[in-house]
Order: sequence, then structure tokens, then C-alpha cells
Amino acid sequence: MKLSKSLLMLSPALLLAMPLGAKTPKAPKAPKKNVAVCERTLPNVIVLLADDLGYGDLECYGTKSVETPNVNRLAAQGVRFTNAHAVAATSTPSRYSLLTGEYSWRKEGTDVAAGNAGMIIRPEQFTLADMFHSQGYVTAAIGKWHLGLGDKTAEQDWNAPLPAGLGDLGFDYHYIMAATADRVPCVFIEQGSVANYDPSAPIQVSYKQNFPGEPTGRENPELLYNLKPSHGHDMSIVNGISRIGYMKGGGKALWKDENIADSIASHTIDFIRAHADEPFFMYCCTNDVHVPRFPHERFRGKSPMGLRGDAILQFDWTVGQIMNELERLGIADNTLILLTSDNGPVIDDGYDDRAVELLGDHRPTGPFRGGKYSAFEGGTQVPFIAYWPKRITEGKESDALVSQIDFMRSLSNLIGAKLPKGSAPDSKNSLPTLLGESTQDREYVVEQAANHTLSIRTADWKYITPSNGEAVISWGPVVETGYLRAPQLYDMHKVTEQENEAMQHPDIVFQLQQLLQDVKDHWK
Ligand code: NG6
Ligand code: CA
Repeated sequence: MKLSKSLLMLSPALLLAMPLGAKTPKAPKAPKKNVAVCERTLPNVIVLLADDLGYGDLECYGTKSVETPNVNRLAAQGVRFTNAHAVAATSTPSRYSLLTGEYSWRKEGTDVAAGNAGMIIRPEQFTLADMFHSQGYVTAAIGKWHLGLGDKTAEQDWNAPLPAGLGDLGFDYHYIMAATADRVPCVFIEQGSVANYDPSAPIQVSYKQNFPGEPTGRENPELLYNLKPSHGHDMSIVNGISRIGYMKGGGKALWKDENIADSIASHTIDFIRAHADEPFFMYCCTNDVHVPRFPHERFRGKSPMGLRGDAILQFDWTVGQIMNELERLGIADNTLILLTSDNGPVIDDGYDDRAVELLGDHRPTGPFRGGKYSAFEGGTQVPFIAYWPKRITEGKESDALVSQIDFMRSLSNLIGAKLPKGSAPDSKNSLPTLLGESTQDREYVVEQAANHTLSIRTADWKYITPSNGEAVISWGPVVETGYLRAPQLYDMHKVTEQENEAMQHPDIVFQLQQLLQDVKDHWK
């Protein structure tokens, strides 16, 4: 949301960030830079968001099954959090909350979005990118988006510039996947237009019906030369992998799954290079380790855990590429990186990639129960590392209770930005904790499971609201949901949510119910 959005001008620096042949970007001109920005006292900020990466998936969080030297290096120099939370146990609501500072459960239409969903964050909403932009930062979103594009669901013309997009949400530069790698359209979108657009293969997308004569995973399994589905994911075939939804065309613009991480890394590096001399904010979202997991051949077969482990190696490589570039340019010292994940991990999420059978001793959720989709901690407890050598001068571990909902207000505090009245209603300033200068817990964290069951937890206790959902997911992934018709109360010092203590502590149940009601009613 910004007045300057009408000033569609292209900065020379941005031009440098564009690959040859890219279309003219419609980037808003950054407002006049403030003094701190000009004098470079403010850091660059990179939110580095992994997809479905679990608390237990990184070496620095304890796994011995896969090496993650680059993330380890970040953790060794930064703050490694052991009680950090995404707002929701799936991507769209989690990302909505991170970017707006508003709980997704307050807003209709924030569940896992189709690839042809219209824009879920509306242009009039104030976003994290708007906030950085207001202080003169140049801003970018690179990688997975999954928050809708264009004005209306299913009405996008993918063969023309999209009428509404990330430029309306404060991002100067954007190179994104519309949704997930398992959803059509399987193309990158740069500055609102399909990247490497191929006029000989116009793109059509539908989530309702197939296009006549187009093969599908269901009917043509012989065409699935890269990955076959284990559940769902049996519609259009792109790159020998069937997806969710139907698409036709795309030609040269279609991605190859094995190159997605390289594309994201190279566009990230180009952007950093082009803006090394001015403060930048980047929302950099990897596709790893979401399904379909089909990393580059450099990584395939390199971990003992099959493709899921290989995708973790590829994620770590991406982190290394970004770090190396920041170091090479001499700007790592004054760059704040917040590395985290959008939700908890899942082992088989719909493709036959042998993740279950090759798992061995590895525990993607670490010590936590449940996983992606679930109300248990495995759904929303995520790895989180804050790195900023100039300010965080030694490696630390913090067990403070923190939530991604606070990125907005904490970072606004860091850069001295004012948030317009009514924006980021659920975000609080926890900057000292996020920088490891305090161990102050958030008073509470609200967690949203896939079926909208809400939980509220403090450093000591967690209350899960009653739900009539199924105890274990029946439609595909094997995940304990944490849904129960009765109230659940867990002592979080015991970590694993095994013993429901609601009957023993009705007073605590009541207090947490009240607290959750207050949050719902008063935006406490
Ligand atoms: C589910 C998909 C799953 C994944 C998830 C979204 C099926 C059977 N499963 O519906 O594979 O795409 O949506 O994941 O379709 S998220 O991390 O983007 O939220
Ligand atoms: Ca996810």
C-alpha cells in the first residue's frame, strides 16, 4: 500500500538485477532515503524462508543424518532459537501472517492456495515490504509465493502482464513461483509476467477440468519419468512429474524441477549484487524441501535419506550461495538474516520419493509430536536462526518463546518505520529477543492447524481447543493431527505432548481459554 506505487520507474540498479531479455519491470520508485539509510547504519534484511523444513532437519538442530555446514555456520555466528513458531502449520496462512502481522485465522481465504488464486493480501494492506520500502529500502521477493496473483481467482491471463501483483504489495523486484512446485502453473513469474515466456505455447490453467488431449498422471502414468504420485498429484504432467491442477502450454517457460533451486539462488545473487550499495530487504523463499522433491543432480543420491535428504543438502547449498555472495561483496557484516521455515515437516506429502523408507533414525520434527498440518508442536515449531555479525557478535542459543507474527513490528522498530494505524494488528515488538539481547518470552503464541484448530501456548503450557477432526490424517500423509473433541492441556516442559493434563488443571485450561478469547476479541 503506497502512494509511490503510481510512480512506475525503473532504477538503474534494478535493471542490472534483471536477466537479459526480461520484460520491463513495473517497480515502484523507492521513496527518498532517510539519513540512517543513506549513511548505511541500517542493515540489509533477508528473510530466508524454507518450505516444510523441520526443526530436526538441520545438523545444527541435532540431526546426524545430513550435513548442513552453511546453516551451521550461520547458527554458530548468530542466535539459534529452540522455541520459535510459525503462525500456521501450512504455507499460505503462515506466509500471510509473516508478511502482514495479522493472524491468518482472522481473514477468510487464507488456506492453502491454488496456483490460480487471486491475490490474498490486497494492495491496500500494509506489508513487510511496504514497511521497508517506506524507509527507503529496495525490496524483493524471490522464490515461492503461494499468496495468489491477479485480481480474481481463475481469471488470470497468464499470457499478459498480471493486473495485480507483488508490485502492489511493496516489492520492487519479484521473481516467483505462483504457488508450490506441485501446483500449476509450473513457470516463474518475473515482475508480473511469465519469465522466458514462449509465445509459441500460450498458457492456460484450470483447477476444474483438463484441457482436451492433454495427458495426466492419472491416465498416462507411463509419462512420469521423474516422480510418481503416492497420493493426489495426478493431474497435468510437467517435466515427467504430475501436479495438482491442469495446465496447457508454457513451452520453454516451464520449469525443470532440478533447476528451481539454481534459478532462485541466481536471481537472489543478482539482486544482492545489484543493490550491494544500498539497503535492501529480501523475502527469499526456497522451494526446498517441499514436494515434489527433485533436486539438481549435484545433490541427488548425496544424502543417505534419498530425495528428501538431498533437498535438505540443496537448501543448505542455497544458504551457502547467499552467504558467500554477501561475504564477497563485504556486506555480510551488516546484513540481518532471519532463517526459518513456513511450517513443520512432512515425510510423504504425495510423491513416491522413498522418504519414509529411507528415513532411518532421522526425526524431521526433532522431539516434537505431529508434523505439518497438525495442532501438535510438530506443525509450527520451526528452526529459526538470526544472524547479523555487526550486532550479534557471538553465537548464542535462545529458548525464548518467539513467533514469526512479530517480524513486522520488531523489524519496524529496528529501522525506525511507522506502521499505519490498524496495520499488523497482531504483531508485537520482540526485537531484543530476536537479536538475542534478551531472553524475554512472548507472553503467548497462537498456532493454527490445517483444519483451523487453534492452540495457545505460553513458555509453560499449551492448550489445544477441541476439534472434531480426525486424529490421524486419512487423505494422504501419515500425521497425527492433535485434534480431539475434548480440551487438551500439555506441560511444555515435558516437550512431547503425550499426557493431556486438562482434567488435572482446569484452572490453567480456563486461563488459557480466556487468553485465547481475549486475543480473538480484542486483538490483544
Ligand atoms: C496439500 C498437498 C500437499 C502440499 C500441501 C500444501 C495433496 C494430496 N497434498 O493439499 O502435497 O502441496 O497441500 O503445502 O494435494 S504447503 O506447504 O504449501 O502448505
Ligand atoms: Ca510449507
